[in-house]
Amino acid sequence: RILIIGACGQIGTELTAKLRELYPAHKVIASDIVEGDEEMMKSGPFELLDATSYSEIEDIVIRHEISEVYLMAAMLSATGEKFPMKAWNLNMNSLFNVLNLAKEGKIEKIFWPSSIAVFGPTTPKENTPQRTIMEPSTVYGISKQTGERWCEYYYNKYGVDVRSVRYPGLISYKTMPGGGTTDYAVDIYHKALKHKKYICFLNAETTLPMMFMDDAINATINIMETPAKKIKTRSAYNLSAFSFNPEEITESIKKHIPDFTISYEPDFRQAIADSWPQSIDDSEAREDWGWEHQFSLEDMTKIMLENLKGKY
Ligand code: VAH
Repeated sequence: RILIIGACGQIGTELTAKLRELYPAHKVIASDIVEGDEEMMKSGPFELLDATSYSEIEDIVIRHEISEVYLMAAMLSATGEKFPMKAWNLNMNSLFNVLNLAKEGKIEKIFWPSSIAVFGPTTPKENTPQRTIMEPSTVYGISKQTGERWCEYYYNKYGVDVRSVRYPGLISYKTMPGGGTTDYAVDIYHKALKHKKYICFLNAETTLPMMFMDDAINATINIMETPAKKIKTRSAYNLSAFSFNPEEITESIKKHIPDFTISYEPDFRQAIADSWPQSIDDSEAREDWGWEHQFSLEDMTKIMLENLKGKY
């Protein structure tokens, strides 16, 4: 059976739905610190869970005979800068809890998300390699870089089968993001439909690696279903689809909403975005486990606007 921790988050919500499509829903247990929406609660088992509690996770793992855990609970980059110690505590203790359950032989396989936030201002910004200088300057990035080191350590020392990818910014119409720096790329679609204008908290030239959520969900399930011997990297794989800046996503939206306008009021999140790469080399994921993105920026904009227009 599968346990998703953080099932009500931006990725967790869609991951839970997809896993309940692919596997018998009663074998996919969702959990979070708060209850989910109606769809989440009625489509399969749910457990309230504090991801920082080893005993609470252990209890769920035993009661539901869990063999695989997707640990999707975390505090993201922007909120992490407001509450550094809370972010560190949640992001790290939840990971140690799951790694130690595997080390004790209570679960067999783990997915844990890393992020392009592991890269910092001194990392090469274009086509960032899988292995390179990593001096992250955000609490979130430091927690993800440290988490990668611990995943690789637990694999090498205890044989824990943990798999990870460095997600870029993720964009979905089904879930709202929470506390990220790339969240503008979701909000802009909502505001374009609602007001035909958007005030962006990053400047026009801020190019970041991004991906449509369906690609991220497919990559997550793909890497978990890949035979262990093909997984050559046990820290985390670079993953990307495309990159854009606010100006480019605006042009993409204007093909559908010609009179959409954007203005710029950069805030504290500009410094976070400036510390991250502009494009990522994900060739190792493509070579080792056949990663392929399906959606372009144009595809994404069409899908986002079609699925959101009924709301406004
Ligand atoms: C954030 N969406 O903005 C996350 C992600 C690369 C960005 O880690 O913090």
